[in-house]
Amino acid sequence: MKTLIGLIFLCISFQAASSLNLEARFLVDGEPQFEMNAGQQTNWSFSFLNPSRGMNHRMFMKMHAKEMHMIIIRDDYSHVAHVHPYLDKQTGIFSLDLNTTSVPDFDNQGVIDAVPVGGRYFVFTEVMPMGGDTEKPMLMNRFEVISNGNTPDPIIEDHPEGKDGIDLFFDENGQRGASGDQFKVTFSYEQFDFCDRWLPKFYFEWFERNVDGDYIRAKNFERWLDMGGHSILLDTDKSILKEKLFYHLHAFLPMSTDGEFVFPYHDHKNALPEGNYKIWGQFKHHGKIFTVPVPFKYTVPEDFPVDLNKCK
Ligand SMILES: [Cu+2]
Repeated sequence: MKTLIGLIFLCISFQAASSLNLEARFLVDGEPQFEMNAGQQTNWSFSFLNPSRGMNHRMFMKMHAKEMHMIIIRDDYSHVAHVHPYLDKQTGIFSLDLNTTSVPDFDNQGVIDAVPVGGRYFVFTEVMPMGGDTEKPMLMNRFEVISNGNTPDPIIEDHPEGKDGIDLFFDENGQRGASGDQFKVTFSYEQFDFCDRWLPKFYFEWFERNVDGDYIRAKNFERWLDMGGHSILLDTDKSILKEKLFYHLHAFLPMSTDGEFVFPYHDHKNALPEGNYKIWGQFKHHGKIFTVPVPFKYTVPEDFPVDLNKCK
C-alpha cells in the first residue's frame, strides 16, 4: 500500500512538474500592447499565467542574483540594455520602469536610456519558475517592441573575422574611444572539438595603460551578478525575432591570466552556425560596469573529422 501511495504521489508530482505550461504576458503601461514612445518613461510588466490554476505563477528562483534578466536590443544592434525587472511575490508580476531619470539600483543602470530612440527593439527575458522542467529549468521569452519617435537610420557595422582578434578601446568611464585610451579590449574566439562538432569559446582580454603609456594586462575586476563576466550573443543575419540565435554566456573572474575572460558556449545540442554575430561582454571594474560590443564573423573549420566522433 505504501508503495502504491508513493507511486501515485510520484505521478502527481511528475505531472505537476511537467505541466507548467506558463503563458507569458507582457504589458506596456498596463496595456497589452507592444508600442511605446522613445525616451519617455514607460512601465513594462511581465507575468506568467498558469492556465491550469487560473493564476500567475509566483515562485521564481534567482539565477545570477536575479529572478528575471531582460535584454533589450535595437534591431540594428546599436543599442543594448541588460536590466532586471522586480518581482512582486504576492501577484507574480515582474515590473520595471524604463527611460527613467534616475537609477533605481546598481544592477538596473540600463533603465536610464533603455529605449532611447525610435525603431524596433528585440526583448529577451529569462526566468526560472520553481516546479518547472528539471531538464530545462530556464524559461526564455522574446518580444518585439516598436518605439515611436525620432528614428535614426540603422547603423550598419562591419563584421571582421573574430578568430583574428578585434581590438576595442574605452576610456575610464566606459565610453568607446580610440587607441591611446585607458583600456584596450581584445575579443577573439577559439573552437574546440566536442563529439562531432566544434564548440567555441569567446575571449575578452583586458589591458590598461600604465604610466609609460603601454598596455599591460588589467587587474582589479569584480564579480557582477554572481559571475566574473556576462555576455550576450546574438546573430545579426536574421531579421525575424523567433529565428534569432540568442545566448547569455558567463565567465569566471580571470584566474591564471590577468584580464582574460573566457565565455564557453554552453549549448552542446546545437552547434553555433557560421554567420555574423554581435556579442556584448559586460564586466565590472573598479565599481563600474563596462559594456563591450563586438560585431564579428564566425566561421567553422571545414576539416572536422566527423567519422572520428569521439562520443560514439
Ligand atoms: Cu541579468
